[in-house]
Amino acid sequence: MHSRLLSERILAIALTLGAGSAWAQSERWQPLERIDVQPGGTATATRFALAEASISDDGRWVVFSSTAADLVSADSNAQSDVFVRDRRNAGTRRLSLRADGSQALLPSYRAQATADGRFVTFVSSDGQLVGNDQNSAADQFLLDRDSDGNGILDEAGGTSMQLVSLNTAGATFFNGAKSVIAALDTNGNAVTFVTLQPLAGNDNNGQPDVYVRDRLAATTRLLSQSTDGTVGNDESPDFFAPPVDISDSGRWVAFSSNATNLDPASPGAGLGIFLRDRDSDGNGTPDETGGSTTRRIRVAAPGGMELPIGAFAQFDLSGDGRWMAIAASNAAGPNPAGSDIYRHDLGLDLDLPVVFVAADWRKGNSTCCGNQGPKISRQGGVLAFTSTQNYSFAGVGTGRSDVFVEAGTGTLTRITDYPVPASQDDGLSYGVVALSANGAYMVVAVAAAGTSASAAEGYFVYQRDRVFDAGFEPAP
Ligand SMILES: [Ca+2]
Ligand SMILES: [Ca+2]
Ligand SMILES: [Ca+2]
Ligand SMILES: [Ca+2]
Repeated sequence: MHSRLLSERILAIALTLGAGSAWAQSERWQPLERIDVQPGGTATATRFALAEASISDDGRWVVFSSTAADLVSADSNAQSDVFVRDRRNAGTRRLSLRADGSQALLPSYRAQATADGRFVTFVSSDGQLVGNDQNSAADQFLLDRDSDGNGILDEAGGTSMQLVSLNTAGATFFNGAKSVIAALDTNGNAVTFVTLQPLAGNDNNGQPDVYVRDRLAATTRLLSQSTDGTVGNDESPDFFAPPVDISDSGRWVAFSSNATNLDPASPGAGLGIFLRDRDSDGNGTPDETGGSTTRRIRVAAPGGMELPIGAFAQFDLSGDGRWMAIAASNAAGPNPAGSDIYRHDLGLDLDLPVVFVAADWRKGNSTCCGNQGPKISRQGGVLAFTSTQNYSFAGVGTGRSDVFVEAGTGTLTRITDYPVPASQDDGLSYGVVALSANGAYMVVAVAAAGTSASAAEGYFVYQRDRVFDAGFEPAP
């Protein structure tokens, strides 16, 4: 089927991309502010340990982790904690606290939040964040910042913490949760985690696997298994790849894996990206036997030639589960020695692998440099990534990374002229770590090449001046 239909759709999209290019020229990104700052605005001198953060759709809440001891008062644990920056009221609050308000004594990190900022999940080794942590291991936690549901976050007595790396019996287990970035749906109900512990009857691989905890259903289900229920024959996720992402509804989960048996129709070898449809029969009940599928995401060069992902793979899933931003390396790709960025339309990938690579993304030095850390906005319109490659932007030097954005027009915008506008030889590297739903807000981590901290190291929020999505409110 469908080759003609497919060609028409490709053409339609190509025309759409071309038509938008004039708009891209007028797009501007403005740096708004440093995020890892004290309530009064003084930036910490402590460099971030993990370039990970979340930003709410309204741009107000930024959740991140930091080892800085000077972001809030009385942080004396000498450990990483999870913080939230309130950009509207210039507040900074620590979230990784025990029920009595005292600080955790062991580290908390890998924080991610829902689009409204209400739910925050993170990993912590602290054993006293909740009352039912029995395992002396790190676990996955979920903080509800508005457990009384009145719309006001972080009120005294109006928050609740729970441990979500539980087995289906509702108990903790020996190995706890592995330290990876978890994903949660927009309601904070479905939370993924990774563990070495076999929590499902068919998990006999002795490897880490991806599980999902459904809080309402009080179930824990194995995701890194094939459609017919065979557990992966190697680790999921890959140790170095971004581990897991989940769609807004919780239905689709993407994860990396080194297993070769997760999709018999597309066996492949080595690292792969897989998409688990938790409700493939569409009856609204996830994780039913016979009602869930797993497929390998195939990357294709323009013209349709299917390519393996390669040794390097990173990805990000849009909120509706349709779009995926992918960084993949393969010798037959547009950038033979490096990694390429793909905007992959999963909705079209029904019969043939289809990938769109903007032409500009193949310019520059094809024998060096890499593209990595792709993020796609939850609405799918804005794609951002980090690159050391020269995309024909004047002054882009070598060895330093910049953040590039593509907003559905096929044209790249380089945004990291800031906060050091002088030149590319500013000694700084940049990584995009979060995008809001319509891509209006972006969190970027900035690190100096050396090991010493400087005032320019940390998390920054950038804001797009012009956005094409309706309903954008520029003020946080
Ligand atoms: Ca601390
Ligand atoms: Ca624990
Ligand atoms: Ca409240
Ligand atoms: Ca396992």
